[in-house]
Amino acid sequence: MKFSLEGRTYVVMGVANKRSIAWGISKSLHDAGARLIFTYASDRFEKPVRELAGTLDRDDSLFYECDVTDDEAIKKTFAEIKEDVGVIHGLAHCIAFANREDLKGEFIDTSRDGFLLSQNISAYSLVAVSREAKELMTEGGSIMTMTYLGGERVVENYNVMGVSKASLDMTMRYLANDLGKEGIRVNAISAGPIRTLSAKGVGDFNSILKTIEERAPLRKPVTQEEVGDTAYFLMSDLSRGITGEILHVDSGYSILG
Ligand code: NDP
Ligand code: KAL
Repeated sequence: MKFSLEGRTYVVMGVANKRSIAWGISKSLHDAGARLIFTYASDRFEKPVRELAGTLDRDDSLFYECDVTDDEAIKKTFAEIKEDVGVIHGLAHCIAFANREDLKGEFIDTSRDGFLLSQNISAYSLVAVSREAKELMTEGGSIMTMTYLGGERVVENYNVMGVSKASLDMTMRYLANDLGKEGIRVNAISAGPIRTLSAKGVGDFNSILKTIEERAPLRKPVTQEEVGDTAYFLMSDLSRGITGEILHVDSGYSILG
């Protein structure tokens, strides 16, 4: 296959369980022949991630703990990856967090701590991991992150996370400008709503999905697999002319007024 990822290695950050968008991305990259490196926030998630990776039909994955709020942990993770594999060809950043109390009611009530925590995990982490990952991307490569429409427009209940996604979107563009000269592209996928662990218990997810079914041009919610295949496109040379871009994988919802 012309755009096979055989011989390439990708870091995937943010698999929590089989519903995770990061798992959809992992499956698409694996199917294209890539070797995967998984990172998770704490050792609590090591076992489930290893079990999921065990369902893949090749046994070449590697696993590292990496809490993205900790610069030393990030440095250590990428130093270990360097020792174990040498070169990587890309990274999928699928990480976000905000306190539950900041994801309902009015944005104006967001606390300073809640605001900074969300920015730290959901936006600054892309800067910190890209800085370390770049040292291993000596053959060039592709970094991608996950964003949401609530960073471009006001979406009810998304609140502090919308501000973090706006920050993430510009972070992605500034990184694309810095890293282009090293042959590294940086992009984002803006996914439509998908029922994942993060989405659990926040807002009225059923009515959000119903709106997509009624109004989105494609009249159906997107799947982890659809996001995964776009991530494969971004990681492959098919997308070699694209950097600093947000691709909306959202059944067309974002074109609506
Ligand atoms: P998941 O709950 O499956 O994934 C969220 C991940 O964030 C978890 O794996 C969690 O790791 C990780 N995480 C949180 N804090 C930290 C930390 N300090 N260090 C390292 N990892 C951390 O949800 P999704 O798959 O839905 O989310 C993935 C991305 O997609 C997020 O950026 C989200 O905003 C974005 N997105 C999601 C949409 C949706 O509808 N679901 C729509 C658009 C964008 P751990 O489990 O190890 O704690
Ligand atoms: C408008 C939408 C409805 C939902 C509103 C807010 C969603 C915010 C996403 C954010 C990442 C959720 C959390 O941080 C949840 C967290 O407070 C509690 N959950 C956890 O700690 C679990 C165990 C771990 C695994 O989760 C994380 N994140 O670490 C937005 C919808 C329509 C689209 C979504 C869900 C977008 C998105 O960004 O995820």
